[in-house]
Amino acid sequence: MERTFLAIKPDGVQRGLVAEIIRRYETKGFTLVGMKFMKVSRELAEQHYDVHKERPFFTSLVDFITSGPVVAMVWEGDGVVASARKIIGATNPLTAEPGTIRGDFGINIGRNLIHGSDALETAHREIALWFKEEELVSWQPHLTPWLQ
Ligand code: 3AN
Repeated sequence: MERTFLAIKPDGVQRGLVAEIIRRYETKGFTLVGMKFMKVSRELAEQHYDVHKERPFFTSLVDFITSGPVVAMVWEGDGVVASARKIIGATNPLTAEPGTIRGDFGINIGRNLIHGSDALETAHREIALWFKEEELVSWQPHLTPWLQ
């Protein structure tokens, strides 16, 4: 079953949007298989954003993600990688569609509330980077027939 990595960034936590963001994935029908509330080390942040290390905003990206607690999560479900990104919306909250997390709650590209893996391969890499195997819980939700 497909899995993706999502992280509610320090601005999402500070603004009290944790429950609102989790609700969107729960009510969509995806399954939560891992979650932790944590302060991100610089080392983890630099590894996570490795693809952006040549970009001018790399240092501010690392500064920001390490500036306060985040909620790191793994969600499971058919097509969850692409669907989770749709629910997040475009990188720039000013152009993200209303109805998406960034479109509904954000205005700043550097403070865009949530990270989501951008492809299946990235999801594998990010899940392995943020979670130990034993921190992930495989379980079968008792889905109503309407969601199967
Ligand atoms: P996304 O989070 O939508 O996958 P990426 O992977 O292109 O976006 O960028 C990673 C993060 O880098 C973004 N979430 C955003 O916080 C930051 N970022 C991207 N582009 C810019 C930019 N032009 N200026 C400042 N920060 C940026």
